[in-house]
Amino acid sequence: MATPLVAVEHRTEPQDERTALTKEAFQRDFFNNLFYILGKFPTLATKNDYYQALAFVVRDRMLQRWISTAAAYTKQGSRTVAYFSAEFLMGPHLGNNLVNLGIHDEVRKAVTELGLDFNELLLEEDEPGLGNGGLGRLAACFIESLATLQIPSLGYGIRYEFGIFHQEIVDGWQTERTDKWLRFGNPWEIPRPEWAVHVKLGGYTEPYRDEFYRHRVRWVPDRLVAAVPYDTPILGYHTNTANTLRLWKAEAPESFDFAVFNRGDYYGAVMQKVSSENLSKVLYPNDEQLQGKELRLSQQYFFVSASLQDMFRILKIQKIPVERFHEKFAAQLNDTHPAIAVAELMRLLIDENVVPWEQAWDITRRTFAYTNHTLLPEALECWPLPLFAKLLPRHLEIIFEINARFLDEVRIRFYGDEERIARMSLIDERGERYVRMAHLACVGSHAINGVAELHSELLKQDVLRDFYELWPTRFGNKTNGVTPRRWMALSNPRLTKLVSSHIGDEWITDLSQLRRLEPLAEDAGFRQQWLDVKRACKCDFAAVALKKTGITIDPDSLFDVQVKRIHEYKRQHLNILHVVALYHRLRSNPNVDITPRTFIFGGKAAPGYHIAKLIIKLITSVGDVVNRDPAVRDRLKVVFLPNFNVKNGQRIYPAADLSEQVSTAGKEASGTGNMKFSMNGALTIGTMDGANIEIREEVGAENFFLFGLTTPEVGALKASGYNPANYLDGELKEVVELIRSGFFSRGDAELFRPLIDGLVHHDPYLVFADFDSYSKAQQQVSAAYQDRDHWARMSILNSARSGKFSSDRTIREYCDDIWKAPAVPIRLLTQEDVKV
Ligand code: 7GP
Repeated sequence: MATPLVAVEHRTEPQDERTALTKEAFQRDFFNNLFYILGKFPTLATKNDYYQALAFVVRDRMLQRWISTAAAYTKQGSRTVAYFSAEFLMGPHLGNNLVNLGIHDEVRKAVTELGLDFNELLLEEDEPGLGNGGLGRLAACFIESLATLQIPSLGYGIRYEFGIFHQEIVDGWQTERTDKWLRFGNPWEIPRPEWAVHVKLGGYTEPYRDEFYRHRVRWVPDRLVAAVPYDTPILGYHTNTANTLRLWKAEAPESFDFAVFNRGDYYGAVMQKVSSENLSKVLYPNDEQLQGKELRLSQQYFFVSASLQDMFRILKIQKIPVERFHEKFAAQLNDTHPAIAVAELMRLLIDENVVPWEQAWDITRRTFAYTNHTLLPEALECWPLPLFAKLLPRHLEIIFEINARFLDEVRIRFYGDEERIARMSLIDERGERYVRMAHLACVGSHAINGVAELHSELLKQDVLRDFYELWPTRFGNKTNGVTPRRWMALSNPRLTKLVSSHIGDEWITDLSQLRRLEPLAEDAGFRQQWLDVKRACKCDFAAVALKKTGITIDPDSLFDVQVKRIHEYKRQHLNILHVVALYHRLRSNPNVDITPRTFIFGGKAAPGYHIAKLIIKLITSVGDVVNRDPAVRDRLKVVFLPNFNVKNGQRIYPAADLSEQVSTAGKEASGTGNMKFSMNGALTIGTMDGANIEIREEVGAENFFLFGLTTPEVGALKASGYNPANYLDGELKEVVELIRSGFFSRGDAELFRPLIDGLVHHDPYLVFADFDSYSKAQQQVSAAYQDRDHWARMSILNSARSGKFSSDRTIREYCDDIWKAPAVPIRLLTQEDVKV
């Protein structure tokens, strides 16, 4: 009898041979894949070949679920969530799929028995980094939770050939390299060229009468691009559900360049192909900073149009009339990047399906809902009208019509308030004219939400105030969450084992169960085990840090971590100024008793964001001095871990003692890294911003290090005329002088001048105003860490009370309040069921 390799107790249906993996079947299939897919044998096989052989074994096990899921949805015509997002920051698939299939440990054993290093194979996967940061990673957590909750759903996005750039640190500076994640192929995707659609661009429109003498408009484009879907299965945890992430690749339509080709312009035809493929070539690396480039708008329209056309195809297969589009689909706009969908759905309904305007508008509004992810004005998308008209002439006409009807409604509600009309218009006409995408998203949606309580309130009071006054009931909050499968079960197996050995493993799908750890915070034995787990994770990370930076760090020091995109509002400079202050204290009084700390930074700067790049240079420069100074005696270390991404995140969060969440109050919409840290037992030092407020509320004020101005205080200080120079005294002054003197730049007093002068004279994010409060809170941290046993108690409580921050809770709220999408459990089909 073969030993079953799979834990089957959570499943009710009979398993076929391919799913109930035995060790023998695993090893047979593994080598079959090596031979027959990769064409290799052990002597020549690389680690990547073995990774792929393993990936295909796993993929085979997913396909039965995928097919069963698709068959059930098709047959039942299930209501489906379509999550529209220009970014999906998925991270590596293999480990997550093993966890969700419930075969992780068994497969690890089987691989190890073959004499291969399982962890090394996992690291071979080039992660799909198809996102910049929070917004893209949230989309990834959401589609995983949707699958786990068995909600029919499709993720729609772009299959960028190059994802977020690879960051290297050269001489302390960030340098960017292209991310060639598809270099060795991608075992997780299946192309579906048979479902390719054409996307039109440019040209002009003309009115005509159709065969029934009806007034119609025809869009005559000057360019066609083929959109080819690449599908990736998204497994639910221990369920039979496998939903689909459908990403579009741009190609030249064969038929279109035919004419050019026949005219003998072979070169022209090839160029056309090249320029079409550009559309999905690269992810724009800007996070919360608008790139007003034509190619970016083309990308947005490209994936939105392809996705909506795909949804019409699905309606047709399921024999659902187009008038019921909104009953079949709930579409979520992940920020304004896909907001053009409002105009595109109108166009498809009116121009291509001859639905009357009023009915089309009703369908459109009932279909869409919009999530805002930032309050930063520079991130609000506005497209210059001439650019818009050139690329999407028909959509501009439709937007004008939507706007005219909308402004009529505003005029009636707010009689005589012409200023309000100008503020709310979909077109900004204060100077050069722009299309305001956030306004388009608002008028075209039945629900609008922010991503944490504070952020949703600020949306109503500030950026979207006029819309709130017009439609108060459309506004709501959906506090973000993260998936505990990737961010605990997969990335922190030690903690998972410890927790499950005490409270069972139901917490993995019901994170509120972690509360049952609370009494264990009073159990000395458990606290010791908890600290042992943390220490082991810190040792793992120390090995990674040594390998990637050459810096040796002490696992018994306090690991103080800030990992996220580099941005002034996130205030990595506040953090590094404090590091310099500690260094200054040590040099001024070498025998001062300080808690040994390792400051760990990670994050990418947008390539054109000079100050952010200079902040990285300051961090690495301070590190160069501090890490080498014998007077420090290893009590301080500063590490900048290059190329922070999902893979690296999985090793950092478990190892952190302290989580830095130090944005200026009112600027960080939510944050989600803050949740990953807290779940894994890190304490937070943070401001009253984004989800920090809710984390503190859950874990208790006594288990959280609060500092800084609140949002109203920030507003008041700015209104009263903030002068940062007024705060430049005491320790802060010494710190600033030290940097200015060139101490960290080999005597070059100019290097950091743009950064330091910016702070002294402008400081838009109130770094100086918050410095003192931050420094004091850091002293409390140091003192608290001295009592390791009490620290363990606080750490346990952070984790135990993090249940709210599971993306399962978030997704349930979206489903109940906005999408109205019920779960559809999947029965596994057998070969019998799917006979043609
Ligand atoms: C981010 C927010 O900055 C972060 O606070 C939030 O947790 C995350 O979205 C998910 O909601 N925003 C972006 O990543 C972004 O690009 C511009 O926003 C639209």
